[in-house]
Amino acid sequence: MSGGSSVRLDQWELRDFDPGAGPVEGGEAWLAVAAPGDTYLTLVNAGRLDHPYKARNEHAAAWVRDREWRWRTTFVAPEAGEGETVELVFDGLDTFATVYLDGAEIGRADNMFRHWIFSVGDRLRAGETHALEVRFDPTAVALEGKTPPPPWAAFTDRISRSKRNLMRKAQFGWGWDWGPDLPTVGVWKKARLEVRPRARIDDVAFTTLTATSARAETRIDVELSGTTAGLRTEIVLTDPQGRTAFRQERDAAETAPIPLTLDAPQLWWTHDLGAQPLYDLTVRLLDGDRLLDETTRAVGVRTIDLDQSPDPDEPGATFFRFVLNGMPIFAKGACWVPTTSFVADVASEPYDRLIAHAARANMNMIRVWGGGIYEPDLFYDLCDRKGVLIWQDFMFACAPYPDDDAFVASVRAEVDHQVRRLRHHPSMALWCGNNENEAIHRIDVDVSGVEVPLPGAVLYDAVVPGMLATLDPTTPYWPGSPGGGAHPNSMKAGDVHDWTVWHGIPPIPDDRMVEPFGYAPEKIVYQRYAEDTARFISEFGIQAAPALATLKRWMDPADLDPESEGFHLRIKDESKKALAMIDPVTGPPATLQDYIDFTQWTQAEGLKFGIEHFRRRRPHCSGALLWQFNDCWPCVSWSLIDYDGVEKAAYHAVRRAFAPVLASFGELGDGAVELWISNDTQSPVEDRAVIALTTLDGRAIWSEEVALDIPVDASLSVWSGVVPACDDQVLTVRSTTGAYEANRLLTVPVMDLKLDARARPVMTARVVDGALEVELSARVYLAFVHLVSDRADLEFSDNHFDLRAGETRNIRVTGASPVTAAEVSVRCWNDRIAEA
Ligand code: BMA
Repeated sequence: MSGGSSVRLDQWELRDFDPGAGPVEGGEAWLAVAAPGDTYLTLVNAGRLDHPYKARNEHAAAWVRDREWRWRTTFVAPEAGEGETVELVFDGLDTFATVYLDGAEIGRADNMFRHWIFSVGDRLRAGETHALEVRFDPTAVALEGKTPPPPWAAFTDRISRSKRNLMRKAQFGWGWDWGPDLPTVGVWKKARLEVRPRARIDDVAFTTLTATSARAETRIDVELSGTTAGLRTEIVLTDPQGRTAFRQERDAAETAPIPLTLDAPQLWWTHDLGAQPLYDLTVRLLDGDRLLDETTRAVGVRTIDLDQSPDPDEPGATFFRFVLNGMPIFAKGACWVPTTSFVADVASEPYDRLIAHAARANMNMIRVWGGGIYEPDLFYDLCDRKGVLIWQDFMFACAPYPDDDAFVASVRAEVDHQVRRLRHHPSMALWCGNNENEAIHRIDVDVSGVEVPLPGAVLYDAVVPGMLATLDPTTPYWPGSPGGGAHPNSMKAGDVHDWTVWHGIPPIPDDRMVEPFGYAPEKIVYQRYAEDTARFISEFGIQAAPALATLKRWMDPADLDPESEGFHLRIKDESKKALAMIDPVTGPPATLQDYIDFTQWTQAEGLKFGIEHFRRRRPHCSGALLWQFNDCWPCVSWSLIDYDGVEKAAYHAVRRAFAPVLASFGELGDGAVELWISNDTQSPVEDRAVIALTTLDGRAIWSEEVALDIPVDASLSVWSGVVPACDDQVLTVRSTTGAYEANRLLTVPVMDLKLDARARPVMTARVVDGALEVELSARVYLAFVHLVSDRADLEFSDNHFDLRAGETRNIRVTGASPVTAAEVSVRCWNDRIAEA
């Protein structure tokens, strides 16, 4: 909201003290820090701390959490007119903070996820300088004597050590199975003084109730506060072309919601289905001609529903599918984690790049996972503009939570703040109560045999949905992911986290596990995705190492060895799982380069296999969100894009598997193979498919052509045959019109393929307008062909593919600055055989 003037509080100083000892003379000097700002990075810049992401430094930063931190600044008090008030506003404080103005305590904070507003007008003298100080207590001190609710056996250690579930603070900050243990502290969002007019706009909401291309019923809500007598409100809706679609002026005392019918509305769609027209909704509060306050929000006209009706073709099961503007969609995407552990570091670059990457990978949904943060406005704006839906978890993950009055009150303030901040975004598709709390609790109950209720369940079952019923009644709500059905992870209803592959957690056909846990290679092979008959898979994933150049940028040369202790510090999950995962696919790695190649290949092939299976099951399955899209630091994880922004092989495999029209082979056992076409577009696919079996050196064994007529929103089997496993053959499918990308089936693991060890791609490259245009061709079959570079900013229009005998591909390589041929080289699996 703007209107009254405001004084930015962005120049601060910080320093640490012995907890509770108070200021002491001497010692380290105060360090300048901009707010929002991060304490660790400030220390790094000042030379007091080695960068926690570099080398083995993570644990050397552990002292930071045990200190008391003070942030201070000064400001000149603004002039406040008749009837105006001055407020001190923090958009976020991390976390246990006491605020002092000129030495006197004026308030406390204990929740990182809400804003804090302190009325300070009475204490200020206009034009004079005042001192502001915020004391952050170590979390251990703030929580002294408090015990977390009884934790689960599997998670006991970490939770009781950090007590993370007692604080409304980013849960991943205490370490996760992909993230370092670096809990943050400080003024992590903007701070300012605001001169508030005698009345102001507190909130503006825009809701689409019904929408077709002919007509939309919408509603505008305006909330004002203060003394509104004699004031007027002006409400203007401007269409995406800048024309006034609606304008109303009314007495400010009038607060009823405004029903608004729009004829021929410009509907907001995901990028794969249509355009992203945004309207501007502006509300002004006027005193005669004087503008007291003004708010503008970019809004979209669209409806979003969650269809959970019975699935007529799978008795006993119900759908879990998003319906956008009346159209059922297949949700394709990934789970999102914070872009860095240093969450106050608000650089926009990773957001721009990552959301563009998501859209480019044919993703139409991102899940903001509940162990991270409610992302900054920029993230949601980008999703609106790029046509990517958001599944938004509330920030509770993998823990039991308290439900005492103080905790619930804190959660209420947080929910109120976040829902009001985000509800107007057309990309907002779902609010979800938590990540995995019900599912882990249920496993714990099953294993222990002791039936106890989930601590904190009231939050997701009553508190949050109760608030949403008034704050945002049209966006669907889901209590916890996974959830629904007789078991939270049941494949018959709701959503599923499929961790059979990787974690060895057995599938839940209905209401219970049917086999024991275990991650022996044969228990976790990626082919087990084929057993998944779920409605919607909101997590599934396979780990892979980042690019070698990324590891080199962050690690000590001595640790560039998968056996070294330093390397293991980069793998926060149990490192033996990766070895079990790749064993049947590539065999064990001998070198670091092997480790990178083998894990990247297995991740790419496994996710391709899973996504193709899930899409063949449309409409019974209506969504696949893989774990995880991005990284918060340079590490080995399930991400598709590493911390430095380099795409792993799986990024491209996923991009292809998520294409709007997909041709994929499904194996039924004993050599029986089916070809399926999955059509997620709004037009039928009328085409022909050429299916061919060839030897690796390009000799045709047979080829067949079938006619395709695939209706909209459908997945159909169009061909079947028998293709016995063979180490010298590849089954391919291609379109005769380019309606879909070619695909292939290898019937043996890559390590058993009889590839020609001497064969290499023929590469030509030329620079055109600062981009590199590369042509790659093959005389015989080449597996895992990919371009690599030491530059992290490069983007490849295509990468990590196999080349068939006689095939040529063109790739465009672009970067933040011009790309030269010398910066890019090509590798493939055939090289590796030559090396071995
Ligand atoms: C899930 C997530 C995360 C975790 C991931 C990988 O279940 O919700 O908690 O990081 O699996 O183990």
